[in-house]
Amino acid sequence: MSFVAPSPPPVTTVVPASASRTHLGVVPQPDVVLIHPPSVFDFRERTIFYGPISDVIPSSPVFEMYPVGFLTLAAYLRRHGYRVRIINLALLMMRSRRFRPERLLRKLRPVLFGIDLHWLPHAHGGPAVAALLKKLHPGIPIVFGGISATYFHEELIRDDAVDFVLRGSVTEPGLLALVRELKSARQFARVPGLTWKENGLPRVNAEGTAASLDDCTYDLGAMVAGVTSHLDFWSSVPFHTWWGHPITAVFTVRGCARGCVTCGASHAAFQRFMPGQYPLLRSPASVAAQVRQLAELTRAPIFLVGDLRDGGEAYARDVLDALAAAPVNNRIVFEFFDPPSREYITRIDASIRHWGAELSPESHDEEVRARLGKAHFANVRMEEAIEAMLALRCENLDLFFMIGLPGQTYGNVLETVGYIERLFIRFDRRLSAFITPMGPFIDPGSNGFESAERHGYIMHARTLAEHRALLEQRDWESILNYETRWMTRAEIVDATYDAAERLNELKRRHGRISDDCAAAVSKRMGTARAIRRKLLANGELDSAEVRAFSEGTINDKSELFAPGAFLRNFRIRGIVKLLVREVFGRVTGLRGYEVSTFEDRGESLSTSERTRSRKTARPLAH
Ligand code: B12
Ligand code: SF4
Repeated sequence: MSFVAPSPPPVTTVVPASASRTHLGVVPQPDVVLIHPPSVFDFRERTIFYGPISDVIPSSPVFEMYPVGFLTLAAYLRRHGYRVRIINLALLMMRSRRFRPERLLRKLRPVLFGIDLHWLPHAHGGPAVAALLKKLHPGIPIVFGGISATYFHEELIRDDAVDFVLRGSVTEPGLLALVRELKSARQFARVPGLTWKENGLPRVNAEGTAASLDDCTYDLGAMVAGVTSHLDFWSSVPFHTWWGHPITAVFTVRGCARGCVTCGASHAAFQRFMPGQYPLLRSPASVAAQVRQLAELTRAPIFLVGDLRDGGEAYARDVLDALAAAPVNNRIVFEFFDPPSREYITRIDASIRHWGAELSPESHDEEVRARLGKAHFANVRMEEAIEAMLALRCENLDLFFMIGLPGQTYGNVLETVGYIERLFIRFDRRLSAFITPMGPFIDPGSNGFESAERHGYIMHARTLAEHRALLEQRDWESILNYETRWMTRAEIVDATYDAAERLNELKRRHGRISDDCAAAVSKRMGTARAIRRKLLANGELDSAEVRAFSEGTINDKSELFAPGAFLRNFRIRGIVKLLVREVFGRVTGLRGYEVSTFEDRGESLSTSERTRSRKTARPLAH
C-alpha cells in the first residue's frame, strides 16, 4: 500500500489574493469551494440505461442534487468569517454538453476544495473530480465528506488525489477546525473526525464532541446573494428543475431510530461506522424558525424530514406547538414511519394550517414489512390512520412501496399493486402511491450489506472501487449491487416495470393522474422496455434515446413535485428583503448574524474571528 499524495503546501502559497468582479462589487476568492460531482463523471460520453432509479426524487440519474449539508456547512463557516462557494458541477455538466468542468475549476483558488461522497452512487464521479482538481491545482488540498466517505474513509484516503476525509454526519465544527489549521499551524492531528495522511501514511483522528443541530442552519441570504451576485442561476442550485418546484425541507434529526435492514443511516448502521450518538434531534424552536425562514422565501411545500414521534411524544408535541405559534401558509409535509394515532393526527390538524403526509409501508405484506425492520404494524391499523387523516384537513397523502425487500417475490410485488387498488377504491384522490426498486445500491453499513446472507441478500460489490466499476455498466440491472434469495436482478427489473405499469393504469382509472400523464408514462415505459430487450439481445443502443428514457418511466416526477411558475413558487418580497439585508451587511461589514450567541454557547472563536464577530454582533432588523 502506498500513500504518496504530497502533503498540502503552506497556505500562503495556495491562496493568491485574486478576486472576481461582479455586479455587486468585487467578490474575493472563497476559502472553501464545495463541489457536488455527477454520479458518473463522464456520463455525457457514455450510454448507460439507468432505468427508474431516480423516479421518486427530484434529481435525474446523474444524481445532481447536492447534500443539504452543503448549505449548513457554508452557513456555519460563513458565521465564523470564512467564504464558501457551492458548485453543483453535476448540474452544470447536465445543462450543457459544451460545458467543460476543467475551465471552471481552473479559475478557482480556495484554501480547500470539498467534495461530497455522501451517496454511494457518486463513487465514480467523486474520485474522478478529485483527480481532475489535483491535476489542475496540485497544491490545493481536497477533503471528502458525507456518509459514504465516512464508511469508506480508509479506502478513500489511499487515493493520491485525496488529502483529507472528514468523518461524521455533523461535520460543521470539523470543517471549521480544518480550515483554521490550514490557515495557521497545520496541526491536523487536532481536527476532530479527520482521516488524513502524515508522511504518506494514513492517520485517523478521534471524533469530536457532539455538536448541536441547532447550530447547523441554512443561510438563505447568502444563497440568494450568491445567485444574484454571480448572476449565476445554476451553479449552486440543488437540482435541475429547482426553479420550477423549489421543494424545501427542514431536517429535524440526524441519523435514525429505526432499523431498516437496507439503510446506511439506520440505528445499527450509524452505530457501526458513524462518529457520534444518534438520533440527534433539532430543537422544536429551531425547527419552527427554519420553517418560517423558508416560508419567507418560497410558497412551496416544506418537508419535515424524519418522524417527529421518534424523538418521543413530548418532542413531537413541542414541535407542533412551536409550529402553531409561528404559523405559515406553506403546506407542511409530515413523514410517518408507521401509522400515526388518531390523537396525534388531530393535534397536527389543530396546529398546522396546511398539511400533508408521507407514509412508507414498503409492502402490503405484513411479514415482508416486519423483515425490513422499519416498523411492525397491521394493514388494518394503517387504514384506520389513513381514514383519520383524510377525515381531517390532510391535503395529500403519499404512500411509498419498495421492490427488492427481504422475503419479497415477483408475485408478492404484484400483490402489493392489488392492495394499492383497494386503497384507491376506498379512499379519495388525496391518497396516492408509488412503487420503486431499491436502487441502485443497498447502503454500505446497513445490516443487509454487512450480514447479507442472514437477510437474504447476495452482494455484487463491497468496496468503493467495486461500486465504481458497477457504475460503469451499461444498464441498471447490472448496476444493482445486490439481488435477493427471492429475486434475481433480472426479476427485480421485471417486477419493477410490471408493477409500475399496472399502478400507472390504476392511477389513471382512479383519477390520481390525468389520462395524458398516464399515457406519457406508459409510452416512456414502453420505450424503456424496448431498450431493455435490445440490451438483452446485445444490440447497439441509441444514446439519445437511452438518455431520454432513463427518467419518468415508472411514474411522472410531477406527481410528487408539482411544477409551478416562478412567481407562484417564490415570494419576491422575501427575496428582496434577504438581498437588501445581505448587500447592506456586505457594505457595512454587518452580516446580519447574531454572532454573540455562538460565543454565548461557549464555542471558541479565533482572534481574527472575534474581531469580525464584534463587528457583526448586532442583528439586523427583520
Ligand atoms: C433527506 C434524504 C434525502 C433527500 C435529499 C436531501 C439532500 N439533498 O441532502 C432526497 C429524498 C432527495 C434523497 C435522495 C437520495 N438519497 Co437520501 N436520504 C435522506 C435522509 C433521510 C436524511 C439526510 C439528512 O438528514 N441529511 C442532513 C443534512 C443536513 O446533512 P447532510 O446532507 O447529510 O450533510 C452533512 C454530512 O453528511 C456531511 N457532509 C456531506 N457532504 C459533505 C461534503 C464535505 C466536503 C464535508 C466536509 C462534509 C459533508 O456534513 C454535512 C453537514 O454536517 C437520509 C437518511 C438519514 N436518516 O440520514 C437518506 C440517505 C442519505 N439517502 C440515501 C440514498 C441512497 C439516496 C439516493 C441515492 C436514493 C435514490 N436512489 O434515489 C438519492 C440521491 C439523491 C441525489 N443526490 O440526487 C442513503 C445514502 C446511503 C449511501 N451510503 O449511499 C441514506 C443514508 C438512506 C436512504 N437509503 O435513504 N435523500
Ligand atoms: S430508511 Fe428506515 S432506517 Fe433509514 S432513515 Fe428511513 S426510516 Fe430510518
